[in-house]
Amino acid sequence: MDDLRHNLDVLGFSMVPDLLDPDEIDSLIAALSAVDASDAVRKRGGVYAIRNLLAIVPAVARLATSDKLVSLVQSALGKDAFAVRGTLFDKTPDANWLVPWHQDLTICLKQRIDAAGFGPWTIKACVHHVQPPIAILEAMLAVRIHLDDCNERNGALRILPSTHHSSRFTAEQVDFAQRSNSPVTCSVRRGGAVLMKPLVLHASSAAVEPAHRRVIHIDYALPTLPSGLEWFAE
Ligand SMILES: O=C(O)CCC(=O)C(=O)O
Repeated sequence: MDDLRHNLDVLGFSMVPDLLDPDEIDSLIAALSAVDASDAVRKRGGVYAIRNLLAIVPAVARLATSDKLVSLVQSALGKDAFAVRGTLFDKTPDANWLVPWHQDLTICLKQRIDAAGFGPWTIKACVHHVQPPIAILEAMLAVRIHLDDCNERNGALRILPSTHHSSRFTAEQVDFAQRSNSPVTCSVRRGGAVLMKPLVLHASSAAVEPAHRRVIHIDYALPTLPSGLEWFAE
């Protein structure tokens, strides 16, 4: 746990091999395969992302509150941390996507209440999304559970270590950070996890050998929000 906390504090991420066993991964894959096509499912040829996982896949809600995940998260964020969003990201031959270097700056809330430091607001899939004050993002953690072996050949996440110490990056700062840091490719075997601070710069390339690259991405946060705002907790 000390290594985990150290990696998260210093580097902004940490890899945890063999967090789930093969049976647990098989059950999660079966539960995800049973999801009906709905607004939560984004398709381009095949399903490549499912939003609202905590609400629509009970097996993922159970995973998010399991001792294995909660003990990891609490060691980093403290006892009050809880899951606020669950998303599946997949890459397939039909949906071989990429995302450029970015920070995760947006949270999902139950309602829009104009409060100092919150904005801009948007609505996606009927849910209020907003950029909160930086202190809220600093107190968050993503746990990314890998359902397939993942490496540079099938579009693994890449991270620029220690970039989470800065606040929001401008486009010029992202460009500079990218040229002056060496990225780490998060190669993780099926059942392993990457824990990541949302402010660390990360990117994801298209797969060179497209195959399933399923990742359950669960965001955790602390409950306290100002001005009556409430987490959507999808
Ligand atoms: O799963 C990936 O490769 C990218 C996910 C991502 O960009 C994000 O979580 O912000």
